[in-house]
Amino acid sequence: MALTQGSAHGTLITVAPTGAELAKADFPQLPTTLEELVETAVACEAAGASMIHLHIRDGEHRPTLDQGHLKAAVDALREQTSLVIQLSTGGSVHDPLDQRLTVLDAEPDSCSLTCGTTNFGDDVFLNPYGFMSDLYVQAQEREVVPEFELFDLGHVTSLARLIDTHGLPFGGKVHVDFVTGVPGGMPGTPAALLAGVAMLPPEVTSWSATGIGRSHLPVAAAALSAGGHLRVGMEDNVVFARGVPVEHNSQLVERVVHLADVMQRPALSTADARVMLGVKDRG
Ligand code: KMH
Ligand code: ZN
Repeated sequence: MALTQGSAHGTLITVAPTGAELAKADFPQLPTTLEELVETAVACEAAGASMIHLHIRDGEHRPTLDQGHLKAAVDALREQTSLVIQLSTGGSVHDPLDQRLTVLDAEPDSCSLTCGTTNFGDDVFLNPYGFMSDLYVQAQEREVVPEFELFDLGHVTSLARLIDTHGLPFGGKVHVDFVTGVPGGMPGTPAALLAGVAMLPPEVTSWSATGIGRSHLPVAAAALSAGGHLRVGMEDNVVFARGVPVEHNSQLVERVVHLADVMQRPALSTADARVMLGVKDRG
């Protein structure tokens, strides 16, 4: 697909506020309780985000795929915001594959679908093709729109295989997200990002990117320049500037809203994001 793919003039801004890796004890500002998640979602929507990528924590602030917790979060965010709600099916590196499939039971608008196994620091983030294929088909059946997470260039090949084998996702759109800068995945550089974009199959209708840690801003700028959309949030980056920690996810959203405005790619409304992604109206 062309680098300046023009499915939307505006910018989809996704916030990934929590992730599964950071400990609340180390980062008390990380939103882990339902109340904190709702407050974060409301503030980030007001700042210009239109989608939220959610990992859920339990009462001890540990990552969980417990259906009750997932459903409570989806329901609360659906009631209090109009954000596109995307549940992570990646979970933590310790979550078993069969439990990761049950995330769809919580009826999110969207789910992440990582297109391959990747080294993840000292751990392995496991995504064998059979798991990806099952998740893809189940998402189609349940009318949940997948966001294809691409941690490495080889993941683009598996994305094309999924589409060739099973057809288009529910809604007919194909949105992918480059997760760059994970230790073990593709580097968080404009060159790596653009190499991935150049490889995307023609079925892809929109793409976004995030850079982990210090690659957060360079990758955001590169994505905007090349017609891509943005993901930001404390899942990916907890340093606002050298020596300045992120105090609230909305700071990261506000900063890229400003960047997108400067680039004349203003933040998409949640309504426009829903159309661009082809999500089901669950209202
Ligand atoms: N927590 C990582 C192991 C996803 O959300 O789908 C996986 C991850 C990707 O964050
Ligand atoms: Zn995630």
